Formats: sequence, structure tokens, C-alpha cells
Amino acid sequence: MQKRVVPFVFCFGVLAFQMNAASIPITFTPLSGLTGGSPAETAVYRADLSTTGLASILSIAIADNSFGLGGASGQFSGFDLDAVKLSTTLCTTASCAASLPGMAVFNFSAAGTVFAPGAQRAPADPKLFGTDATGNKVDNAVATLGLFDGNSTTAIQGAFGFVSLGDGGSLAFNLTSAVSPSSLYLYIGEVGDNGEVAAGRVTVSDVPATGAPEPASFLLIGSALVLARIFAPATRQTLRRFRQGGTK
Ligand SMILES: [Ca+2]
Ligand SMILES: [Ca+2]
Repeated sequence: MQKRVVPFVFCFGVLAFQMNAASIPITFTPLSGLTGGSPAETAVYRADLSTTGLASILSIAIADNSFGLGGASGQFSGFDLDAVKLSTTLCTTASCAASLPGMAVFNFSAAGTVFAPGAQRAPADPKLFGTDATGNKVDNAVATLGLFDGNSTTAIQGAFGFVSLGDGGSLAFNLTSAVSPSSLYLYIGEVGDNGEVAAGRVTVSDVPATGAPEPASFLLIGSALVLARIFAPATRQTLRRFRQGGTK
């Protein structure tokens, strides 16, 4: 009598196919020091993408998950993204990351980004800071997402060099060409150093982004909770500073 192995082979094949397109949550290490414009209060975080297990990376997605954890209200609600860079250079300081040229694989125009604005904390403004007239696209003339140059202030005039995602907002980048994650580092800058990266979720994928990122995996929720605990004291300190008229 013949053994029926075909269904098992078929099942394995389906699993292998589903694992082809993957969205991998990544964790970050905070770099020492701050960088940015004036005031310069951009905290920079580094992720080692060689651990993702992907053969190539075509998109990166950043989602705010702070929901009032820290920072300002209105147009400055949520994660304030100063810049995002990819590089094979290992930096341990914020100023080092700021000086990196970065790989030329980002298109920060509307054609290369997928933005889903989050909610504003009251009192609401017409649109989030660093977005275009519709409020539904990033205005890179203001956000300058290739440069760690954010002015850490909520003053108009004065605020410049970042985009605020809003509470629960997300921003995905479709790279202009696939990159190998081998020996590759992702650097992300958060204006105001409020711990909003710790409370957010960042994923990389081997397929282009078409909409809002997938829901966070349990792995990332766990790592975000650990990071939130680590950063909670700093966040409280920054909140106090903000209440005293400081940063986002
Ligand atoms: Ca903010
Ligand atoms: Ca910037």
C-alpha cells in the first residue's frame, strides 16, 4: 500500500509561500546624545536589520502607538519623525547618525510614501505638522526626512524639519530599489526625545507598502513594553519639561 505523502508536501509548500512576503517587527537601541536643528533635541535610534531574516527589504513602516504617552497636542500629536536613514556604517552617537550620507533609496515625495494621519489631541489644528495642504501626505519641504535637522519647538514660526504622525498614525516608505539587510542599519530620529519610538512599532518588509501597516505582533508588543519601561522615567522628565513650556 502506498504511503500518502503528497498532502504533507503540499501543506509545506503553502507555508513556504506565505513566509515569502513578510513584515518583520524590529527593535531599536537608543544612541547617545541628541542632534537636530535649533533647539536640537532629536533622539536617534538604531536597528540592526541583519537580524530580520529577510533576503531583501523593499519597505519600512513606522506607526505611532503613543496615545498620549508623551509630547504635545494639536498638530504636534504623536510621534514626531525627524529623519530616517539606512547605512552600513555603525554609529553609536546621534551626531554620527546625523552626519551619515545614508543610502539613496528613499523617495520622500507622495509617490514614495504611504501616510495615514493619526488623531490630534485637543485642541485640534486643521492638519498635522509637516503635512501638505490636504493633511494626508507628508510635505518633505517641511519634514526633510533625509536630514536630522528638526527644530524641537511647537512655536510657529520656528518648528521645522519633522512630521508629526498623530496618535495612531503611520508612515511607510517604499524604497526605490530593494536593499540587502546584511550589515545594514536603520536610523530613526524622534524630535523632542519623548520616548515615542519606544511606544511605537516599526516594521520592515520584502514587499511594497500599500496601506496602513499590519497589526503589531506579540513579539513587538513585548519589546515595546520593555522599552517603554526603560524609557518611562525619561518620558516623565520630558513631560514635566513640556508642561513647563518646552518641547514636543
Ligand atoms: Ca509629538
Ligand atoms: Ca528632518
